[in-house]
Amino acid sequence: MLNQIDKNKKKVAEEAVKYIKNGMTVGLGSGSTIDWMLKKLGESVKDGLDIKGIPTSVKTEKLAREYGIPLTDFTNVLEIDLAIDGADEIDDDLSLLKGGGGSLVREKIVDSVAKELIIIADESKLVSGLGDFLLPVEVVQFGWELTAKHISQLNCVPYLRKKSNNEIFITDNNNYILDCSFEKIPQPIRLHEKLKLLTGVVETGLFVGMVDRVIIGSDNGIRTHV
Ligand code: ABF
Repeated sequence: MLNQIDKNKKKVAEEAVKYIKNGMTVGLGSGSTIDWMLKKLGESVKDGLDIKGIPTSVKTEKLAREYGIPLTDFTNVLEIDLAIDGADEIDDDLSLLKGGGGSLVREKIVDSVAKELIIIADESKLVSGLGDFLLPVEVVQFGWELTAKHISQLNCVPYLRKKSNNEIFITDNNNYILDCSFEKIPQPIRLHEKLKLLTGVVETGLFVGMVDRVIIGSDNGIRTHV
């Protein structure tokens, strides 16, 4: 039996699959909402939909294979028609905070090159300003302590991400993640730019000016923001 949040995630996931057309190369995001999307997409592929997916995480790749979704990679294609991804926070300008699942680098590589980016989420992800959720920043392992010190000078407290067994979380790219507690993020693009200038920072979970469409699921149904 699904709880209401999962029902809402499933609804938006199924809606998003309607935007996938024959012949498309599709960026496949990560996260539990996307897992629902992969399930539906797998069914559509079985029914004859002819697409190729590019996954944004090892976990998505594995699940897509299980659902029989044909995959490709950047050795074969350099363009993506449509990417569908999730988010941890979505503000009024459709700026996103992402990376709670730890896949922000591959998500950003795929989402930023897509001709169209659709974000799917339940309505709990809508916020008036980003930053309640800790901002994930992927950093190289070497000297991460120094990178963390430099990040903290931007007025936040960075925490090294650990797994539930207390081992350090390692990303699909063999890096670490610092989850950064900012009081507020009033100018996401400015903060992103400052972080990117720091040596050791690979990528931030701020996705600004990238989204074409957000599909939100609530108990009352689905609504779309463009
Ligand atoms: C990915 O999955 C992330 O960028 C984000 O952290 C998360 C959203 O997860 P869910 O769909 O499980 O809420 O898209």
